[in-house]
Amino acid sequence: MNNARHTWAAVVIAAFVSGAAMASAAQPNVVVILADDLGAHDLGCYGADLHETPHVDRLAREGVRFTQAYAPSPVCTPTRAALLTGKHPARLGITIWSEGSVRGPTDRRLLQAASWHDLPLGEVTLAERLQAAGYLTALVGKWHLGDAAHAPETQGFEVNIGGTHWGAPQTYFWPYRGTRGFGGEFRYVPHLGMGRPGEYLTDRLTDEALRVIDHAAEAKRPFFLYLAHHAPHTPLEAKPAAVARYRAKLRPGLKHQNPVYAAMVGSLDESVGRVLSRLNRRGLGRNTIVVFAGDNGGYLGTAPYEGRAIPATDNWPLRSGKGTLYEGGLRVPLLVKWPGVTSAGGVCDEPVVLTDLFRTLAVLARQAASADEPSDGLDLGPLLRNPRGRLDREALFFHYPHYYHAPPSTPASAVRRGEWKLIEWFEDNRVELYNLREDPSEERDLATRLSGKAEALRGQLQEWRAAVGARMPRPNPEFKASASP
Ligand SMILES: [Ca+2]
Repeated sequence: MNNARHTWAAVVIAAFVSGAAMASAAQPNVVVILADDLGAHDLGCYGADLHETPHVDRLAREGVRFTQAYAPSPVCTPTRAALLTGKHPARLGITIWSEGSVRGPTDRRLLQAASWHDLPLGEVTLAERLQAAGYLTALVGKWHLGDAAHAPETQGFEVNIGGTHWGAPQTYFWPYRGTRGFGGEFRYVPHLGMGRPGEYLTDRLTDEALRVIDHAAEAKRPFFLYLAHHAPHTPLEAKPAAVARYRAKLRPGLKHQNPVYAAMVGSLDESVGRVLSRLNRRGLGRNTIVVFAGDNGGYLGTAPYEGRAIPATDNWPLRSGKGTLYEGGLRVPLLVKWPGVTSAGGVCDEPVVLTDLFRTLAVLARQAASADEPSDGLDLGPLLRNPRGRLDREALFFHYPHYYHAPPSTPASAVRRGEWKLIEWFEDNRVELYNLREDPSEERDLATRLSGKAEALRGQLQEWRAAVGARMPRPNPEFKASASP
């Protein structure tokens, strides 16, 4: 009798568990938290010293941390377009941030390649796929993929809070508008309604994200929340108490030296903590995939602080930063927690790119792209299950046919294949070759010594450019060599 009852109970429990597993496996919620210009080593779990990020570090401990994640592009808009469509920026024809596509410099050796200002409406985004599957889809924060006719609402987002064609707010403090920087243009953050003096944008966007979660929970709808924070992009502005706390922590020898930037990263971390806590409080923690990533390498431009010009961050041991094809411009933090799939404390050293997230999340949400649909990304599912696994990918390609200001950089493409990385510079057709395993800081150019290897990689890079229809810069007929900066 005892035995029979035990068996019956086991069957009921098994049926219940299996039913729950099927329901949750069918439509997991998806939260993608994207930071803007966050450097590869700006988080505690990636070796930051001044910045404190306990909540993001906990996410890393609970999921998989990728140590060699790449942005599809060293700047904002192309990365966001690739993340949402699974297509390479060069294939999309979006290779520079929206504002930068309008007009490049006219006094340089090359005229920059043409690039779309807007993500074409014909492109299918992850939001459109998930919306078609019944998800509540919400963008909270930065869009930067086009004008009003190309707003988030045209690309599958049911809710848009804050998304515009602008790449950064004029200020992080309420009412989040003005003409202070960015060419004197009047910018604002739409759909926020009332605020209060001293209110901080990263906190406010988090409030809005929590409302999305609450709404979806009450409506019992699966949801896709794309929380695209502006932080820690310029303007460098943070809450005074947090700045004071990091200022007191400053000492010589720390890798990071900017207390304002540190405080911005701290607010970003609090946001992650609040989102994770709300998911758990709503009972959604076990059925929600959480992704945290940066959109391009850390920004090395300087901002005045107490009379000194100090850089926002430092990507060391990676070379250079945002706007360049060195590792510091391309490498980003990437954390994924997928309950039931990722194991706690997973660390994955396989090179991956944020373009992979489209296919990964579409597959997870049972919205896989059809086999014949072009996609430049892979499904990271196998790596999430086994972080020591390998992907079946020959190489990663990068194309930035534009100039950048801080640090100064010129139009280029790059390929990473295994431990090798080649950069091809378009002004003079020069190449640089690095062995990233032996020389992760890209200090020893081997292009002359290993010219055969370099030419083979250049050939592969050129073939790839032709295959995706990458647009190239043109010689500038007005260029005067003596006027060159
Ligand atoms: Ca960015």
